[in-house]
Amino acid sequence: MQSLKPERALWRPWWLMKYFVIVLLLSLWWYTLKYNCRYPEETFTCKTQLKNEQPNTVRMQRTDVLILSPWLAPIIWNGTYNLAILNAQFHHRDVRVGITVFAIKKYTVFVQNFIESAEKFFMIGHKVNYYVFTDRVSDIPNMTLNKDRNLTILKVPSYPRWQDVSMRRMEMIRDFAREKIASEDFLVCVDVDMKFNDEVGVEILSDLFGTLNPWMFGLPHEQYTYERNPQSEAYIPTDEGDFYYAGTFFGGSVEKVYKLTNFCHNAMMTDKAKNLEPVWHDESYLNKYLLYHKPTKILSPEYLWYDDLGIPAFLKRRRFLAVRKNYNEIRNR
Ligand code: 48C
Repeated sequence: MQSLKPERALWRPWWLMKYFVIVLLLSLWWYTLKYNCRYPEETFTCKTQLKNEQPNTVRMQRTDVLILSPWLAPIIWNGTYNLAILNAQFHHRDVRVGITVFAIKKYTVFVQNFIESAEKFFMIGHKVNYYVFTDRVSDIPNMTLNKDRNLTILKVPSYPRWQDVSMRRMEMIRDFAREKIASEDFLVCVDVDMKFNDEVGVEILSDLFGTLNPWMFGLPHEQYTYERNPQSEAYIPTDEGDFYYAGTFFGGSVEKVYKLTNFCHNAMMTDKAKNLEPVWHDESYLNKYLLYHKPTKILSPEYLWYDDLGIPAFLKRRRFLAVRKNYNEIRNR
């Protein structure tokens, strides 16, 4: 009996290998079909989308607070978004977030706690670059950060008056934004005498965002502390104004932050030439800008709170808290 030609024996290893590769390719093809997007241009993996609870068309997420502005910018409150979907979208975009903070003169004492709290709560799982602007570089402690997070210290000048220190941040952020236009996707600009107390994530990211000032929340418009001197570049007439935004927390795309800070700095310089200074300094210019350049997202007071205000029923999360301080102690030192 003619023996099987050895070269045709199916048990030969390379035949098995051939079958293994075919089975592997078929199963990969099946997995891709089942789990990955049918439409490659979709911005995130359907798998993530399918796992989360479905929205309910006849149930309002919040009935106690405004969650959408008249120009359809979302106002970000707990319970109005699904972070898993947003994280998938922003991970898909491989988003890079720069956060600027100023520690001039004695305010360097706040940096360590600020960064430590951000490492626990700010944009966890995403790429974050901290930019600390200071006149006292040696006072900034060395800190070990999590993966994909870096800290850069930038030496900047100080100013005698705390008002000028605060206002000149706009100029320094503008100049910085011009440099970073290609290396960050978003800039988040915050005060340093603060601490993150709960998650602050990609839900805040948008072309241009401001934060509702908690001290003005719910007050009638005429009580908003806008600049009311018509001579000032920050002037807002009594019958105008949407919301009262805080100078403590704003941001957006690098390009939009450049435009905002450039306006605020130029307006400040124009007023300075007329020996004018608005009632709330950089915050007054910020409110003027955001009145005529509507933000695409608005952060609720969850993102800026003072414990002196207590904890009202609408405040489900206190994500970013002011640190108690003795202003006389740390200003002009
Ligand atoms: O870094 C300083 N040093 C000062 O002497 C005065 C202000 N500032 C910066 O400007 C800090 O980043 C502050 O957070 C910010 C102004 N904001 C405040 O002083 C309170 N958060 C209102």
